[in-house]
Amino acid sequence: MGDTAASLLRDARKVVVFTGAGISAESGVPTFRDALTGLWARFDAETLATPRAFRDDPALVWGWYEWRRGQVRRTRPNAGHEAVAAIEARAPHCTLVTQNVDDLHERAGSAAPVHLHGSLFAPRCSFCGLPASFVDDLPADGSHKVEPPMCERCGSAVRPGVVWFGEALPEVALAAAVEAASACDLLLSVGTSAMVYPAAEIPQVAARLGATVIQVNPRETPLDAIADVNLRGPAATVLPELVR
Ligand code: BV8
Ligand code: ZN
Repeated sequence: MGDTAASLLRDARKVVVFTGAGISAESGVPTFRDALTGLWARFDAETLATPRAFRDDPALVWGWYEWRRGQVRRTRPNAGHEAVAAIEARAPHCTLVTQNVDDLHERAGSAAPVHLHGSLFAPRCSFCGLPASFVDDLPADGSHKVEPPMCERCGSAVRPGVVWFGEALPEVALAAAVEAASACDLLLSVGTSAMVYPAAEIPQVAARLGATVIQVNPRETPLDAIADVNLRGPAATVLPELVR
């Protein structure tokens, strides 16, 4: 299976790599939906990752995202992120589309990942949208409240630069992802449960238009049904074998 996938990848001209939290798991960044270690096993998405949650308790939400930013800062890219950068360097055309809000792809050498769900490192004003900077005082645990900074222009609360449930995805990023998925001949999905929409449409679009779909995930996902090759294993082990 791995050999088939490696040769399919080697022969592809237009590649999309589509990643989720699983690719960063081996760096020590928790996923969302894994049963014991996932963030949603310990924290409530409704009170932390919605526009309403931020309106109701900005300090709780800001503190939680600052804690996650601190966690990511202490980690490093793993062999999976590095293999993705190698795939990008080798393929004639490659677009990296990630649902992740960490910066581990960038730190592994991927020049311009399309961030469908925003970033932990791009806070902005919740009212006027002005990009903001951090006050560097990171909380040690995820339930520690921290008052968000005030916007320099309008005085409103600064918010995390991520896409919350119920919010539209950044238009430019979504359009770039759809366009790349529509035109690719191979899509490689890595470490995503493929349950969050509209992001989960991206591999579906590629499959519908005839692209080969390769999936890397230790567990079953809804993408099993459309994947031509399912590589059941951890990203940091499986991906390097595809670019050897
Ligand atoms: C919107 C960012 C409308 C912030 C996140 C259709 C049907 C049902 C519901 C909906 C639908 N369409 C829309 C919805 C509603 C909702 C949704 O999808 N709900 C689902 C969950 C039922 N979607 C939305 O609300 C979206 N917005 O629809 O807006 C709109 C339109 C116009 C105008 C106004 C409004 C917005 C969704 C964005 C949500 N943001 N978070 C933050 O990080 O806090 S979601 C969260 O899930 C993360 O961001 C993450 O990016 C995303 C996807 O998760 P995964 O990355 O897949 O992670 P997960 O833990 O689930 O899975 C990990 C996988 O890795 C597992 O499969 C595991 O086996 C694997 N793994 C583990 N270890 C490894 C591994 N793989 C490889 N190697 C390993 N070592
Ligand atoms: Zn402002």
